[in-house]
Amino acid sequence: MYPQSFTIMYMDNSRSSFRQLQVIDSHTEGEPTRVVIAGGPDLGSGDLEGRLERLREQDDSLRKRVIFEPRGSEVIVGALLCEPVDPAHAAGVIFFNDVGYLGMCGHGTIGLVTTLAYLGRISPGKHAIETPVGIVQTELHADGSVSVQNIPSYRYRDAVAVDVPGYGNFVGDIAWSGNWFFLIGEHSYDLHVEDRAELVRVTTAIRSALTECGITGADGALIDHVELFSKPVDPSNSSRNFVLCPGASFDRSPCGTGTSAKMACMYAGGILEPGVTWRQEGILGTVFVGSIEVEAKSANAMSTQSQAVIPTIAGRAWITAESTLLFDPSDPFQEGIAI
Ligand code: PYC
Repeated sequence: MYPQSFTIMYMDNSRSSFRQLQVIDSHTEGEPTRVVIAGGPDLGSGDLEGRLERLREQDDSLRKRVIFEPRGSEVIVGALLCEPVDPAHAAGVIFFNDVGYLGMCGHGTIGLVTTLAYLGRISPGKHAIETPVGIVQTELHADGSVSVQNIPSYRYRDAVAVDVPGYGNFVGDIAWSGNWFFLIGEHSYDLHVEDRAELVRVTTAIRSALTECGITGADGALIDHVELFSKPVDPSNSSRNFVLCPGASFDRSPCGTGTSAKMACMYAGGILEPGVTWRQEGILGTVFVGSIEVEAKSANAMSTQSQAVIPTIAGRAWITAESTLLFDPSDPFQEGIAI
């Protein structure tokens, strides 16, 4: 044992120079979210899209410190809590993971709302959240569940074929729901969590093939989420999915933006009516309950985006930790370890 005086001296000398980040961890139907509630950089004012760009350009180290080992993991989605532009809104947020930034994140928004409730900053009711891709309307219900009304989502292209070296041909739809998705209904894979390594391999190969073939979202946007569907294990659900997130991790939840993208494609295909409940089962068997609304369109609006829907997904998050992350300036791995 070190003499007590030595311990106290060590602590006094170094503690004040440590950078600190206060975080609240939660999981939403199995998928983790880490909300940074204090210690983040000052990104100035202006909308969340601009603040995301400043974070990316000027302080990408925040993302690494929060997500990389030894404090985090590739499975975690980070959420930087920001002042909203409109003081009537509950919060602004910027989502990120081990490889970059997300436009929107459904499970992360449920985690954020649950975190704000845990902190006593909001009560059951409606709360608007500003994201880099638009404002999402949320509702914290009395039972602790959260509904998220996502941004307008739409099918961009349908029945797009891609040849995937080593795996063969896949046909899928491309959709926008705050992130870009390639959605595949027809394939030969069982969507069981035990098969996750193979599911990550094939979906990663599909994503690479899309990029190599120049198959993108609108304006050349990278498609960074790949989603496979099958029959649900629980017959009371509508469908089961497996979602590859940007990077090499898969969504443990049914994926809020992935469920939004699926409902947008079904609406565009004439197989989901507004107001009808869609129960999306994820790889762990947990469920997001979804439905869509459709904004009134002008009679001659025939563009792809005229098929946009407003999806709502609902689920539940649970708080798992309230911590202070510490960064010793002498630590060579202050920004974490990316391997
Ligand atoms: O729930 O939208 C979502 C999401 C995106 C990536 C991980 N989760």
